[in-house]
Amino acid sequence: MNQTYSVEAAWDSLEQLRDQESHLSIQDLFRDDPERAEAFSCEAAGLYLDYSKNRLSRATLTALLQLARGAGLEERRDAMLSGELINITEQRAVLHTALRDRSGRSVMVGGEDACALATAERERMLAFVDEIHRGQRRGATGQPLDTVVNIGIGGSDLGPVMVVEALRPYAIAGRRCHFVSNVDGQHLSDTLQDLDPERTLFIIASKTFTTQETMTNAHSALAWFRASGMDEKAVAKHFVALSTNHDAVAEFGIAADSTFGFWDWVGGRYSLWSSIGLSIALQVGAGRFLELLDGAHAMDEHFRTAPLASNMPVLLALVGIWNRNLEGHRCHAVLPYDQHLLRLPAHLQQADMESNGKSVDLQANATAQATGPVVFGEPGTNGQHAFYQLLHQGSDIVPTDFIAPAISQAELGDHHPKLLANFLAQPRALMNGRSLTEVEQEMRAGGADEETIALQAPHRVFPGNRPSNSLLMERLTPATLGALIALYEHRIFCQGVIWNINSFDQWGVELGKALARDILPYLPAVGAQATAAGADALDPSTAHLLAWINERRQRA
Ligand code: G6Q
Repeated sequence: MNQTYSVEAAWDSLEQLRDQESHLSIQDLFRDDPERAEAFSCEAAGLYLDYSKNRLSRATLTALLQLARGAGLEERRDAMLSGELINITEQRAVLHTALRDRSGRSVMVGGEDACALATAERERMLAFVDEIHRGQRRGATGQPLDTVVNIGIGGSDLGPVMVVEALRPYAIAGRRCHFVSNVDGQHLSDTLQDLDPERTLFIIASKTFTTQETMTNAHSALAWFRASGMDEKAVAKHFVALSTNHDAVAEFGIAADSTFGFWDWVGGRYSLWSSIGLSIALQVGAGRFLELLDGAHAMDEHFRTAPLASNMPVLLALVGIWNRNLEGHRCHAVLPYDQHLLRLPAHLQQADMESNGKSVDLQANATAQATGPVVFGEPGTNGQHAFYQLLHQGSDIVPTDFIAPAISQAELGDHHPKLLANFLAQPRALMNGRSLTEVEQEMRAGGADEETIALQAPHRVFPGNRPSNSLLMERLTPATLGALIALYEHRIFCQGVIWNINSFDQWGVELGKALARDILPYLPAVGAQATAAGADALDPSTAHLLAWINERRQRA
């Protein structure tokens, strides 16, 4: 905590400001402050953020910055970046930033230099990638390994799949990359259906190498591969592992020289920058992978050095705090206007909700404030034809992030101007709304009679005054994508600091991993007899559901 600024005083003054300024709409704020659009925007690492369409004044922003200082944000940021064990429940450092720091700086953790470790492992991995691309490393029958199946889940899936999709135009010609995450056997079967085992490289991506879904899929993939007539020597050429658990990898049968490691100071949802990014590097090449890292590093440097008042992740975090804690909004929508950012909302949903979905603070007390919002999203314009109805007229206000490149990766006719027109029109409509008088006038001008107007006009009113951020980049490139992801990672960190929570553990996810294990013994294969013994020790509803399922599975 910073002694000069008091957190309590900052929260108090924010509450006072909220009450004093409750009559001001976003439009009023623009009217009172001609410089607002410029003042409430900033640029960093190839990204441009406009946060002016939020219902907060300059005085509020000053109070939010005091809150950040009071919460010790600068000190906590420096502690994270210098490798202190800030993940206190797991006694781990949090150093995904070291994975993308190619500046030659050292960050010591447990007596070792995290940047040097990361560099050495990355060089090993990228040499492997180059060998495959050059055809020096091939499948067991001499075929090129041009098809990748990444088997992983959560942090070992969502980041890579999102980046591979986003960098589709940068993919090396002829390469194919598939992701299998769900333990639902259909995911693996559907994926393997059209694959040629002789050209396929399986990447088993699991930090712990014990995750049920991933290990089940890995064993089934291995069985499929062997069933195609491949022997043990072939397995060694077609299976690689990405993990911190080298013993479990060896036990699975993957040799050390086919294993790329990382460290416990890399959280799963922050791991795409590590060996977990192998699928990305194979798809776009080592050079593009490094550009992704460098883009993220540029944002890290901005976060590390820029004053709080012009620090993009800090500002984005503070606007979020205002909307969540002072305005009481429970949700947050991420709306990329770029089809290739299709999986960005899912990645950020995990990063944010797993990091800040907490209700116990660092001192083991209940949190004083509401924490992470529900995060969801879809690319625009698709979302506009679906859930935006609620954004415009629903009874809950959902703060939104609109994200777009000025120039498309694939300029086609007037598609992109149309997409951008929507990207600009939506936040404008959310802010401005449409009053009853405006609707009535419009309807009258359109020739509607007074009875119809009385009945229909209220349905066509848009309350407006709904907050949003707009995030732009010139183009979606590996570098701007890296910066964008790092921006959100740091936003999440800053909010965690202000809520005084540990953003880097995930006991809720660990719980899920254990729970299913307890029930599995009661679920036999199709056609087999269920052992009901002990199932009644489960809660009555679960026991009842099990009985229904097992009756059908036995009969099948
Ligand atoms: C991420 C979470 C979680 C994790 C998966 C997969 O931060 O910890 O999503 O990534 O549960 O875990 P493994 O990589 O260990 O298989």
